[in-house]
Amino acid sequence: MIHIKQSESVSEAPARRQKAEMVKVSTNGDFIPLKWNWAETWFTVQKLFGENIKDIYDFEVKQDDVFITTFPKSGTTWIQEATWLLLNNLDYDEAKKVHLWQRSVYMDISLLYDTFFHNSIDAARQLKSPRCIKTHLPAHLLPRQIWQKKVKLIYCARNPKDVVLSYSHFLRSKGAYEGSMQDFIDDFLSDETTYTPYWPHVHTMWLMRSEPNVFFTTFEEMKRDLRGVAMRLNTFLGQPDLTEAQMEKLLDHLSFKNMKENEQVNPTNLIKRNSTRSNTQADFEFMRRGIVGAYKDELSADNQQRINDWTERYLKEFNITLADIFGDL
Ligand code: PPS
Repeated sequence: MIHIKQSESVSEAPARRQKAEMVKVSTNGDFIPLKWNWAETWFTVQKLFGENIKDIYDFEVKQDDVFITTFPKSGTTWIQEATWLLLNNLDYDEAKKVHLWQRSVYMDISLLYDTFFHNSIDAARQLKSPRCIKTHLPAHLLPRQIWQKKVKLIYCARNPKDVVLSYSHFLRSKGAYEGSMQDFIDDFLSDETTYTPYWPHVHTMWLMRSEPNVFFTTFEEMKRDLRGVAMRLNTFLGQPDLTEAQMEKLLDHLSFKNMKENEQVNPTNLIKRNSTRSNTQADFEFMRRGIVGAYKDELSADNQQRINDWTERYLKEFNITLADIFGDL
């Protein structure tokens, strides 16, 4: 049975800073293999999203679909480009002609901004198969048929201090959040920014990392060993082994420098061009530093400590550490 729950709005100040009414939503998480208190695992989204979540939850999934889900700013674009290429026989001609946003649609985006120019759920529906669909939704808000039909689901996580930093820069310089970095950190840690809470999002998918239809990786693992992740991903997608030359070309294509320079992958200019309503700043950069540990020189010691304490409070209940998920940071 579909059961979508909506609770009270989030506090006024964070909603104002996000320039939208925000609500908390959950579902019963039917068909998810992990036993969890899904119904009480509330996620913060725009009211518009809450009103239309059924369209995503009921999305008709095809057996050969590949879904990519992440908490925002966790390396989505990076794993998305890798996945699309592997799934499409390394079709660089197409990848150079068509923007990743069209090749692999972000299905929830039109539920976040009522000004968005097209219906992204329809666009995802119309992709040519095998469809490679991006979302930022946690396990129990995903199209439920992913779990029923056990279609391929790729998850990429990133350590929370770099996520907070990257997310704050992104939304603030894009003009989608009106507040200081400190406001953003406060709102993030109190689960009042879009797609929070962070930890249940990451942790539940980490717990399901051995499910046959789930591929779990981290931004940190991709930085440490992109070749290893690409090989594992290729096997997961059921594609023929890559030759050494194919692998070398792929790794080069996926390097930070090349992806940053690639207009069909890096949406910086696209976002700036479409920014008449959203006040995007002139120095807006979608791909900023692309490193592990930017927080070390950009977040104050006090904020680092707060995020560490918040992380520890969550993880110790489950007897796991940050290193279990991300390795040494
Ligand atoms: S989004 O908007 O949520 O889909 O953003 P997402 O793609 O998840 O995250 C953006 C961050 O990923 C970095 N990135 C990369 N890092 C290293 N190598 C490559 N190839 C790469 N591609 C994207 C991007 O720079 C953003 O991180 P920050 O730390 O902000 O630079």
